[in-house]
Amino acid sequence: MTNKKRLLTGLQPSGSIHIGNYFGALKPFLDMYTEYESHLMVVDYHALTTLRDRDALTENIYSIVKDYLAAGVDPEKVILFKQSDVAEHTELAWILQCLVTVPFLMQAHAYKDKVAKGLEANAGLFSYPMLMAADILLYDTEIVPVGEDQRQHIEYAREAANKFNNTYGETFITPQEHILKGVGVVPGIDGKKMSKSYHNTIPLFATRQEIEKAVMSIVTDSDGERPENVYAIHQLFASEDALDALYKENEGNYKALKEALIEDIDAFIAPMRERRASITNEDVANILEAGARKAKERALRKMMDVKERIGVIL
Ligand code: AQP
Repeated sequence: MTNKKRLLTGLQPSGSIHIGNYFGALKPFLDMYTEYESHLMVVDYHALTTLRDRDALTENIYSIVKDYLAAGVDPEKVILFKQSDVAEHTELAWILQCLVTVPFLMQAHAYKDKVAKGLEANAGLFSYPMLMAADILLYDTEIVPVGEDQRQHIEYAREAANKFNNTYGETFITPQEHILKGVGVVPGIDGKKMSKSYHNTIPLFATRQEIEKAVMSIVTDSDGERPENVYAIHQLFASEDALDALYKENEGNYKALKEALIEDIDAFIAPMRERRASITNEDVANILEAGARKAKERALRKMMDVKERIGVIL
């Protein structure tokens, strides 16, 4: 045990991770994780709220760990594990669900959005915020790097911690979100929030061809001085000064600007893509096994305290 603060984040293995996931959550994590006691999860049980394809889920789990490693995560400096390997997450989620009300959970934006779009909202999606709260609280997490869309879920985790603490005595630390200005909401190729379920993404490990296809279909407005949707993505990959000159030089020439964006994205992704190709499924399995052992030990210790407090230890 060290006195370092604890940091935790996780992504769902629900499809290919995109540059919104990278700049909104993974990069902020990478920028700070070595200064903390860090946990990085593959939140596979969360993915079950939208994915019911066995092979796809297994494949996505391998894939996301490769993404983490290729993006620069050093497995020696973080506990990298998958949620389903530590059953205490779902166990604590149940206890937290019994402390919050249905109207409280009904206020969750993610849930309301899905309902508003007419999508089937399963009970898992409804109670998702309490599983996420459990993910965070089990490890005494203080800081959670996430994108803007997750701000409310961190508030929910704080609320769950407070409810538990007020009922059973001081047990959980109340976590804080870490949301970087300017990348909290990375727009997709249609200008809306980049999201797997909106099919408007640029995958982080896209091939050159996929990048070309995605960038060429970025929706451009014809009246503004510069194509804002192109610029909003471009500023993730180049400095403001470089872009000022480029966009001035090519004013009105959207094709040239998109081609420049393709070059910049490709140059950024290429080294990661190369690194990713050398990581095997066996590497992934070994890392997850070691991570699960460490995470389990911590989670068990915390759950003993929780169970003691709620009165189920005889
Ligand atoms: N467009 C985005 N800009 C900034 N951050 C984003 N995140 C997601 N989209 C953006 C952040 O990425 C992390 C991953 O969360 P997740 O794996 O739970 O995926 P998600 O938020 O559900 O991502 P999607 O693509 O938006 O998936 P769907 O369409 O299934 O909902 C989180 O920290 C999130 O904030």
